[in-house]
Amino acid sequence: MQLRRFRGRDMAKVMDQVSASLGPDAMILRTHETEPFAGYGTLLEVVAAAGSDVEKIGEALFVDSRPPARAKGERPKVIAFVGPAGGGKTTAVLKLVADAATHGDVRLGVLTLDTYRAGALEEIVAHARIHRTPIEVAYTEQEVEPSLRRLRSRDAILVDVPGLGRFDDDEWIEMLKAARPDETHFVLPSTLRRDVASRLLERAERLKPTHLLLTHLDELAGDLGLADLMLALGIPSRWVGDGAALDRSLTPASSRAFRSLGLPAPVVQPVLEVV
Ligand SMILES: Nc1nc2c(ncn2[C@@H]2O[C@H](COP(=O)(O)OP(=O)(O)OP(=O)(O)O)[C@@H](O)[C@H]2O)c(=O)[nH]1
Ligand SMILES: [Mg+2]
Repeated sequence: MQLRRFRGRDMAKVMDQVSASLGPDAMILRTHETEPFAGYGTLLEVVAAAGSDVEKIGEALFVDSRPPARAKGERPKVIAFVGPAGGGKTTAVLKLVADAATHGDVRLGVLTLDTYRAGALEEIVAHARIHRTPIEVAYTEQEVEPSLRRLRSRDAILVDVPGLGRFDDDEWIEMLKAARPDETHFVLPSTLRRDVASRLLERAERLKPTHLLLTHLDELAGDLGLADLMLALGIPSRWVGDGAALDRSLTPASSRAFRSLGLPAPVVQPVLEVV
């Protein structure tokens, strides 16, 4: 399941190439002119997928943007944010805390394990307090369970951790495991080269990332390639980050990914309740 790009100067020839590679039922998702590059001028580019893949691509890109909330009687959902240092983990947590529009009536709590980086703790604690969101800090593995218990009235708990490779990863990873995350979002700047992004994700295998959270979208020249990157990295995306300002919300990843393909985002159908 993948998106394919075809380039050339003559649209008829590009389309012949699309059909030859993907078959007669290929679906054209986007056509546009590339930026001029050394010696080639602009080229026509077609993004297409095999007809048999279109449904799977749609399913892979469509992820509900609301955070998961616990069902009655269960413990709160634990959502961890992991990734390389400076990728935007804390910003993502703070944006979620600040923006009721993203989390709606899901009541959030925060647990931070980042007691390593100077200033990190003060920032997140102050921000959570401003937004009246309960926050717990755990310094040891033994403190994790009691911290979660103190947050048990919340629907979802966001867990912030140190950047990978910066301090003693083994120590905080054991703490994170003790929190038994339901979702682990791998936070990564979208401005990274694709091979670098893949390698970082592979190296984080032991954290078992369930979701990708691409940040720094505001620094991209455009969203072209966003859906490709999400599909190439192979885990679903619930949110993307497109700015440093904390008063902006995280953006639903699906609508951004579909828009990058020139397609309207699918609308979630409300469940019909007959009473
Ligand atoms: N332009 C832009 N800047 C961002 C975005 N997300 C985060 N930043 C900035 O990137 C820097 C690092 O963000 P943090 O949220 O502290 O990153 P982190 O992953 O928590 O970093 P560590 O805790 O040190 O591992 C900060 O200056 C943020 O303001 C984004 O989407 N766009
Ligand atoms: Mg941080």
